[in-house]
Amino acid sequence: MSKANLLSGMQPSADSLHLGNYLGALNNWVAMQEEFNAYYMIADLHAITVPQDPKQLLANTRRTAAQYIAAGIDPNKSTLFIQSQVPAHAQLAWVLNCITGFGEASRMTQFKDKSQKADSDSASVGLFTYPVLQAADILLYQPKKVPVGEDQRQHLELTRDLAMRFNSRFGETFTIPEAHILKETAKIYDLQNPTAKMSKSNEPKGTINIMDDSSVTVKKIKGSVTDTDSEIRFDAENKAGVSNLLGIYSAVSGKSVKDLEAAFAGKGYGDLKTEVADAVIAVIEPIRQRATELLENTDELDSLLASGSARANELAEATLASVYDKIGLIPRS
Ligand code: ATP
Ligand code: LTN
Repeated sequence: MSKANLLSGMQPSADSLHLGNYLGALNNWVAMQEEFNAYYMIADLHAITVPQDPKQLLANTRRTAAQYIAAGIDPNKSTLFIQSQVPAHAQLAWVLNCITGFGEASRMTQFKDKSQKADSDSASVGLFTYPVLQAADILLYQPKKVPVGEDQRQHLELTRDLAMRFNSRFGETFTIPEAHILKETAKIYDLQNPTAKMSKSNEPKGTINIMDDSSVTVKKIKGSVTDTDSEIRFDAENKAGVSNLLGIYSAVSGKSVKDLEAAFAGKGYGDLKTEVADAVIAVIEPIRQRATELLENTDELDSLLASGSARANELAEATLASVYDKIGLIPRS
């Protein structure tokens, strides 16, 4: 039996992915590429919905791709590609824009959050239709599953609504995708503000970056916020910092939080931080090294990405052709 399709992506919006991106998303993508015919993309067209420095965007796109591969996305097993190299994304997004209600798009909470951060004049129309482009990304590849974090649930609902609307107006065209929401336990919090999620847009001190030097990572973990008592136990409400360190340790080592609590009985926060730092570095340092090697030869990396994009293009083109045909556009040949 042939494998079901799967698609996911991240924006190249920073020069490094962080530990939350790795444990909450990328690590699962690596596992899922065995069971699914997986498409993993770098959402550069989504990145430009907010202002980007062109040189930085170019560098960040390559750096993101290198980190995907270094973390274990295998370009021979999965189709790894760049969104802007597959024209059908922008083309299908236009068609979907034309069946999306203005009110429907206005209800997207990520747009509301992001546009409030920018002042209202600088929030772009692209940012407004961001979820529609995301729907196009997904629907082109007829995926059964889309592995994303909890924050993407509403975008997946919109994608399903648009797919069902298109199918009922124009005839069966799209597979209705399911969100595969990654477990809450994989949520990693900021080291300085442990009730907020670790994020590219937070202060660097609270974020463990894959591409950071080991010494920087040690410093950040040693300086993480804890509390005034000294007991090492998981209690997210009253001991957010310590609980986050235990959660991180558990995720990178595969040991249960309960076993870790037992192992640290009678020990201090200094011991916990030292061990967490060692365990984190053991996981991210090989990824950083491999990504750095890949980035030394950008020609090779670019050609690998171009061949992934060419492969993605085949399925995307076929879906787009069927869409154009169904809505009554004249075929090109
Ligand atoms: P930004 O801060 O710029 O919004 P981000 O760091 O939150 O970016 P995204 O690019 O939005 O990251 O997310 C990429 C993927 O990583 C998503 O699937 C998301 O759910 C996951 N992810 C992001 N932050 C965390 C986190 N702290 N813990 C677990 N998973 C996370
Ligand atoms: N919006 C997503 C990134 C993204 C995506 C997608 C995820 C763009 N297109 C298609 C899954 C499927 C984010 O910010 N994490």
